Amino acid sequence: MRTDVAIIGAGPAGLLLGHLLGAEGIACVVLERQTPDYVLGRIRAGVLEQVTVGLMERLGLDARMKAEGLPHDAFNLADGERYVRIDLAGLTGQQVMVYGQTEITRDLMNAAKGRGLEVIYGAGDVALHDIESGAPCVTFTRDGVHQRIDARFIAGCDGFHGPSRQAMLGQGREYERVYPFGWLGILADVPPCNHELIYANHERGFALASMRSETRSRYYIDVPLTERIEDWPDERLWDELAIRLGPEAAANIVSGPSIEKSIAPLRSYVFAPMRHGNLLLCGDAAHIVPPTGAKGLNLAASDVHYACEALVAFFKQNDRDAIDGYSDKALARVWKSERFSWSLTRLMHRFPEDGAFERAMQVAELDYIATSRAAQTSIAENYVGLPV
Ligand code: FAS
Ligand code: PHB
Repeated sequence: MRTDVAIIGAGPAGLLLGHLLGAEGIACVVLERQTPDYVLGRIRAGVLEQVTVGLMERLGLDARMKAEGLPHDAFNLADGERYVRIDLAGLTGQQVMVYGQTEITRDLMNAAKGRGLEVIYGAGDVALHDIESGAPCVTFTRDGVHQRIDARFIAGCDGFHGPSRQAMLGQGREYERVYPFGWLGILADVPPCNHELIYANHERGFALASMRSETRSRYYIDVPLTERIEDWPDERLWDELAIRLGPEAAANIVSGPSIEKSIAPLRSYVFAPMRHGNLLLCGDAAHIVPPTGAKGLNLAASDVHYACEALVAFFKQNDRDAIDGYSDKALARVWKSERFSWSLTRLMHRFPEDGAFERAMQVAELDYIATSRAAQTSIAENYVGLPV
């Protein structure tokens, strides 16, 4: 096969990029290792920035999101009994959209065939070749048949464990912080305890009350890295959530059987640069954030916005500078989101190595945020998403 851009990975980054390039008349093929159901079964992000909503609008794929998504004007930081409400709409004029990553991926998947976007699922042994040449290619096997795609560019949208970053490891630098805890998440068909998200810093640990709809809730607590799912039967998790979220929220928690429960490790990670030769990295292939700031999926979207801009400039105006400028442009936003996610994680979690001074700093910062419009505005403009 021959195409303009070979995209590896059919998660949100790969599918968004495929649709955007297709809409510009740039040929691409998406290669995905898993099945569609497997990709949809991974329960991940829940909060979309306006940048991500805007890309779906630009593609004309926002109808279900607008019908089923929940626009949110604010979220809350809970510190024991106290709630600090961050008024996103009042402070920035913007909202965030609560709409699960599964749903946005489903919308992108369902539109692929009708728009002529070729997505090859079940592509095994994907390997990248000649990324420094003007004629890179990707090989893979499907149904036992070894296949090859010749392309002008390869877009590595294959997540943190995919082959794309590995293909350029010697050409860049890694920046990493691994956190001493993970997030145990539960999805349940019960109404949310609150109409806005609550991030709680309790002496027993972190908790987050989120949702997917008016009838489906998503909750998290932080747990030591030694914990396993088997250590957390539903009942124990519901009890812990009630304690950490505080009595006001606890009074409204409706518990029920988990339909998904998983522990995600937390890390901050950046690989720079995000391009080498004719290979561009987008999304988790290039960077990871702790989910505290709800940035992971949204950074994938802004990377894709920049990558599409650069590829369109190349194919339509033969502008190679745009390709060369992709990494710096994407990283400028990546680093600001990394900082925000790291900062909010530091503020809202108890770290095992922290002592009385570190806890006093958290209390002082929450006091400052509670009483400063400037501090709340800073949090709000990062949470709704910095401009692209
Ligand atoms: P993805 O990982 O979503 O997609 C990469 C795709 O590439 C996958 O479909 C994979 O199967 C495919 N692939 C990998 N290797 C391949 C190969 N060799 N050949 C072909 N295909 C290959 N973000 C938030 O904002 N909030 C959250 O609460 C949140 N929770 C998360 C929980 C977990 C467990 C994880 C891992 C991430 C979470 N994230 C969260 C971040 C997450 O939403 C990512 O930012 C988002 O999925 C990024 O999308 P992609 O870059 O497309 O990567
Ligand atoms: C979610 O609903 O899954 C969610 C919301 C906000 C976050 C992280 C996860 O910061």
